[in-house]
Amino acid sequence: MLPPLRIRAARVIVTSPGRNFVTLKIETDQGVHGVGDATLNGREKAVVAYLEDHVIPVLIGRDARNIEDIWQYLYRGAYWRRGPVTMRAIAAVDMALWDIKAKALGVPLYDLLGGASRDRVRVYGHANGADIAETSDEVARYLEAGYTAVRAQTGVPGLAKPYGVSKDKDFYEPAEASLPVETVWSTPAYLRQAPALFEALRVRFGAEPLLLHDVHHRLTPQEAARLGKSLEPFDLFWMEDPTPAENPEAFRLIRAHTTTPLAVGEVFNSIWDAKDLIANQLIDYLRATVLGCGGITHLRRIADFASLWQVRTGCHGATDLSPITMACALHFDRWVPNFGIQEYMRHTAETDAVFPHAYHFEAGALFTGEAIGHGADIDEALAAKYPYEPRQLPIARLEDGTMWNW
Ligand code: CS2
Ligand code: MG
Repeated sequence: MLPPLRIRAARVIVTSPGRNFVTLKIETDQGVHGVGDATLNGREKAVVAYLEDHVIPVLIGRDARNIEDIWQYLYRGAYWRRGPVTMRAIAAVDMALWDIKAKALGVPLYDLLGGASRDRVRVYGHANGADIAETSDEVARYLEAGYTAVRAQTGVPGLAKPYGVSKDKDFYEPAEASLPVETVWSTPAYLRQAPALFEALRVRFGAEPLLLHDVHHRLTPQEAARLGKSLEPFDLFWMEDPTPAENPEAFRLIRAHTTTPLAVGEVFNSIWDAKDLIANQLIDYLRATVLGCGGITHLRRIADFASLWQVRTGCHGATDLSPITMACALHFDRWVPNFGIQEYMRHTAETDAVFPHAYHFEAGALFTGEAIGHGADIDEALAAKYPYEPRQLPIARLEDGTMWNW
């Protein structure tokens, strides 16, 4: 039997090696420690306060072996359930506790979850460019680097800052300034450009590469249905977030008009956001993450539920999820029977140095490595060299000034 692992101390570490990350470190009286990610892009300090004021005080003295009970305590015990702040705080605790337990048992996390269903995790990379030609060259670069799945986003004529296009081609980070940058959006211009992009990509690269696209919540259900239909000849792996995710009913109309696979859920916090979309078979891939959805304990329940309707996973993996989330996601992906794909936006060298990790990229896939626990940690001395920098996500307005969905 594993001896009790009393939580002796817990603390929050905020660091900004190129972008902000919030990390929770939990220490036990047996000397084993674990780390979890609590980053909420543009709202980092809200989660710091939640953890420091309301979570850490109730963790001290608890037995870290009881991951389930601690999850239930933090979820049910909050009374004010769900939401991005609460669920990220719970996720950070949960990641750290799975890390501790796997380390105490001397096994890599995927082993504790039920063992490996696959030896590698297929990932998709992010190609983007100012226009179709540049985006196409970027896709070529990803395919040459070994990727077999690529998300493609392109500039739209007349729009200065469309979603998903960045100056730095390797490290996309939309949270650029301390106050939200204002961007302009035009749905008609976008709807002319997106099918032309995928037509050009299929002509150049043929049928084989998996191609993905993120609409980033910008369309109405009718517009999304039209886009899905016009993309059908180009055989997308998925069309992501076609409409704002808070209204599952919108997906009925989209679904009724197109066979383009649909992915949604990077902003979801719990099974309650996803359950109607899944049970009514309105989506194909679920973008929920260990970070957004209260950790591994809750995400694996969602995945099991989704498997009943053949909905597969496609975990969010943007740069605002730290390497600790990526490590947990990869162990989850290695186990989960209904795995679809994993998003992978590379972190900068500074971020990778602050968060040493056991996973690595090779031939279009990420490998968990065989380190015990989830295999990621934080170098606190290095982290201290990068103080917090206030940054917020941009906002979007229509050309006449009307607020829109970024
Ligand atoms: C995006 C994210 O990766 C994705 O699919 O939608 O980059 C999203 O914009 C960021 O995570 C926001 O912080
Ligand atoms: Mg997205």
